[in-house]
Amino acid sequence: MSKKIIVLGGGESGVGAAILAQAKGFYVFLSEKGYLTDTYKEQLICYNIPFEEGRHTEELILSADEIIKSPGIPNNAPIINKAAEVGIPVISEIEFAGRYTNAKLICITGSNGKTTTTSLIYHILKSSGLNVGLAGNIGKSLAYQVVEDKFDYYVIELSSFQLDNMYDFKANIAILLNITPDHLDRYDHDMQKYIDAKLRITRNQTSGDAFIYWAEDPVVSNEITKYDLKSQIYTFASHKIEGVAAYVDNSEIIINTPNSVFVMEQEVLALTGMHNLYNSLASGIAAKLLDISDEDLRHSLSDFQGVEHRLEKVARVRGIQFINDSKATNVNSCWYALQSMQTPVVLILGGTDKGNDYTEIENLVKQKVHALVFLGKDNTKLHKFFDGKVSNIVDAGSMEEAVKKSYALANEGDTVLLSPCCASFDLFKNYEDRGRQYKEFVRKL
Ligand code: UMA
Ligand code: ADP
Repeated sequence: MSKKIIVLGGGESGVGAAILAQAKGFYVFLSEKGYLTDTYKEQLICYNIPFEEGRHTEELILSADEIIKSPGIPNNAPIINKAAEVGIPVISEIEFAGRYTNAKLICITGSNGKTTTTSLIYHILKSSGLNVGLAGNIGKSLAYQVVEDKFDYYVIELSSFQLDNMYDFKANIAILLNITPDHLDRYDHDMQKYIDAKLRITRNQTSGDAFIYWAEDPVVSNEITKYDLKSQIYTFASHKIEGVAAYVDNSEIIINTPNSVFVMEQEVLALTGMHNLYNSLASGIAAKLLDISDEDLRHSLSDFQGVEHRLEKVARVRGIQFINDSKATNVNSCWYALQSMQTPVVLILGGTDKGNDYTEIENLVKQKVHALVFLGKDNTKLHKFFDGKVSNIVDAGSMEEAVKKSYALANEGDTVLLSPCCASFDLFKNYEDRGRQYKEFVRKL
């Protein structure tokens, strides 16, 4: 009898995993606690995959040989605890997909910069003619793409939730951009548990693989001393430090890899801001390890278009610049946004708190921000922290109100920055919805 696989969650990751399991000849059943969207339901029907929605039927799920868990389902969900009690292995969709591809896997994680760096590496590899796919915590699931498995390379964005249930998966090139507090609600508010999840990106790597990380990140630097890493290690930093592979020296970026020294003027990098320098250096190391030519790399690092909702310039209205950084869903990403601001700022922040500590941005707020607009259902925590620290503080219960109030508070020459530090689910469908609404109301001013 064929192995019985139960997939939990019927979103992008679950449906992709179910289709792959079916294609590999397993008995597969998908269980969705909420309700499936029409698109995913149609896909399941089309592939003849049995499913349930509106519940997780325990006895059915606990009859599985293996469970594939969607990343949005916490590891302490009752059904996952029960599976653990009876000893059923629970894996992530990425772990499952990794079993069925021989492509080279370039995997990117970090608290911030994953999507930007993943998209940039994909752009570099694709522009230089490699047969490459983009997957993971972005776009189409890896499992779905592995059904056809037509690529020689996959550039894969990995969230901590996807890393959590990965055991035998191996990245040929692993990139760890940084670690700052995020998603702590999923890790019992224990930072070490979140750090451990991120470091899983190095699992199973051997001497033929590469591990790239940011040398100046205090958390990562400390953490790797606890690991016996077998991979080739390459680091990047803002300036020349002994042993660092990629850095800036005299306004030039330098990338040292075996048999190659790549040099490029920093000012022609397409992405601006300190954080994006790191993203470009990490991408450059990966590209050189994959033998991308200097000419192709230079070209792609300088013509990359950036990604929507990440420090995206929306419009200038009567001398006020509006910037959409809706993807800043934690405090550290807002710190980088503020750090790159060259004018006085009106900052829109707020939403669903993930255990935030605003101390990290306090100084930058005091230096650069003259008005705060709190955009959330419950702004109590923000008031508690910021009241008395900034002269103008107002509340907004919708994006329209937030944009209008910011505009009224801004002076000519200011920047209105949406960089919320929080998830968006209290007032919006997701961060994209939040960013698009922002752009829509700015354009109506
Ligand atoms: N569900 C259950 N049982 C539960 C809880 C939830 O069945 O106990 C169901 C939900 O009702 C939902 C399904 O599980 O229908 C959703 O699963 P999911 O939240 O894991 O969403 P997917 O659509 O499968 O998308 C996931 C990632 N989502 C999350 O990690 C929350 C997507 O990342 C990713 O692109 C996709 O897999 C493909 O790999 C999105 C994301 O927000 C972009 N990621 C977080 C982030 O970037 O901060 C980590
Ligand atoms: P992720 O996929 O990890 O959430 P994104 O590339 O989507 O990362 O960027 C999320 C937010 O973090 C944006 O506000 C962006 O401007 C900021 N950011 C991008 N790269 C970095 C980095 N290396 N360090 C800190 N913040 C960053």
